[in-house]
Amino acid sequence: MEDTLIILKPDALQRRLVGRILTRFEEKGLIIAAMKLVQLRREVVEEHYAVHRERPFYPGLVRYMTSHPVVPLVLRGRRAVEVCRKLLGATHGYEAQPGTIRGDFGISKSMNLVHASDSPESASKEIPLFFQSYEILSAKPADLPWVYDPWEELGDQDRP
Ligand code: 3AN
Repeated sequence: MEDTLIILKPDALQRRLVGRILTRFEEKGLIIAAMKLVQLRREVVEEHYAVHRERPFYPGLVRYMTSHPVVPLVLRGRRAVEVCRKLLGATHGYEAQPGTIRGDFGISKSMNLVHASDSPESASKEIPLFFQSYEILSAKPADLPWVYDPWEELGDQDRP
């Protein structure tokens, strides 16, 4: 199991797409391990997007991400980082494939609805920016043995 950081961005909230986007992740079998609604402080956004500090779109990106509340989430699952990036689709809405979240709900270059960590290393740096460890689920969901093969994937010795 792997954790990844997802952020439903201001346009997702303003366009009332939170429920529909969450449904995509839930239907896939990902576990919501943490979730909140928060107005981000400028310092948090600047740290989160520090790799883009020199890019021309950086000031606009910080303005956009601090303009309205967002919904950060921790999603958990087998290869969750890679799975979520695939569910999101390409960075720009007009390039993202139909069937992906960005491909179905957006057409913008910069307002692309959702952030997802791009590697397990990024996820482990990003998650603590948004959540304290006590805010992250440790319980196992009841449907786990129906989402994953109990014997092959969950190491349940008692099953045939
Ligand atoms: P992704 O979100 O797919 O990982 P990144 O990390 O390259 O994409 O970009 C971070 C964010 O910066 C994007 N989600 C988008 O909001 C914004 N962004 C990226 N490239 C551009 C661009 N060329 N012009 C304007 N905004 C951009």
